Amino acid sequence: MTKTDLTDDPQRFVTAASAIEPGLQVEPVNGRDPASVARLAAWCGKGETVALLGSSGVGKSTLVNTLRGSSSIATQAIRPRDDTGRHTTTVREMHRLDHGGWLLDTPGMRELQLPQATAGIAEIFDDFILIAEHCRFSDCAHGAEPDCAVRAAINAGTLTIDRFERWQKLAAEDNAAAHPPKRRR
Ligand SMILES: Nc1nc2c(ncn2[C@@H]2O[C@H](COP(=O)(O)OP(=O)(O)OP(=O)(O)O)[C@@H](O)[C@H]2O)c(=O)[nH]1
Ligand SMILES: [Mg+2]
Ligand SMILES: [Zn+2]
Repeated sequence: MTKTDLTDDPQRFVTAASAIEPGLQVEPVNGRDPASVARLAAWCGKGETVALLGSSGVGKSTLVNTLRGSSSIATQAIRPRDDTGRHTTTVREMHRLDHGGWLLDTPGMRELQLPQATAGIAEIFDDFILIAEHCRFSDCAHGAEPDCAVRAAINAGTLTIDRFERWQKLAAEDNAAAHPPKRRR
């Protein structure tokens, strides 16, 4: 998580980001400060390649520059009017770190598409899937069906509505990717 220098309370954002996924590790950094980003070096040692992903302007190229002690990659201030980036990086490029790892700087994401992510979604949402196995109907949509274990878990507070909605969104996208609309002749 970059730009922690822009808030008096970075912990608030770390807590919010950590809540997205159990076990998620969040490293708060000021991307322009070498002492701050030094803690990221351990994530990219010899033989490892790390790809930086995120919306335009979040500070991917800045991280690469600071980790390499260089300013060779162009970076650009975000638009003050709406805080969005300017799509400064336009190519994917690999950069070597002195201690051996490689960083892959990428253009800011405009869209993410899921190709065949069923297994990955099942793995990430294993807690949700364990709960859903207890619904009365195996094809339960977790809406108004009787004996829905998912709604029961949400009511009991053991599953958050946010997490359920994230699963719903990803499952719908995955389903759409598996059944692309037929082209008209
Ligand atoms: N204050 C502060 N500014 C930062 C930090 N990281 C990046 N910036 C600034 O944010 C702006 C955007 O940074 P970039 O590194 O160009 O962002 P990017 O993610 O590579 O953007 P694209 O190449 O457009 O995808 C620049 O003005 C950076 O100097 C940070 O941790 N703190
Ligand atoms: Mg960039
Ligand atoms: Zn259900």
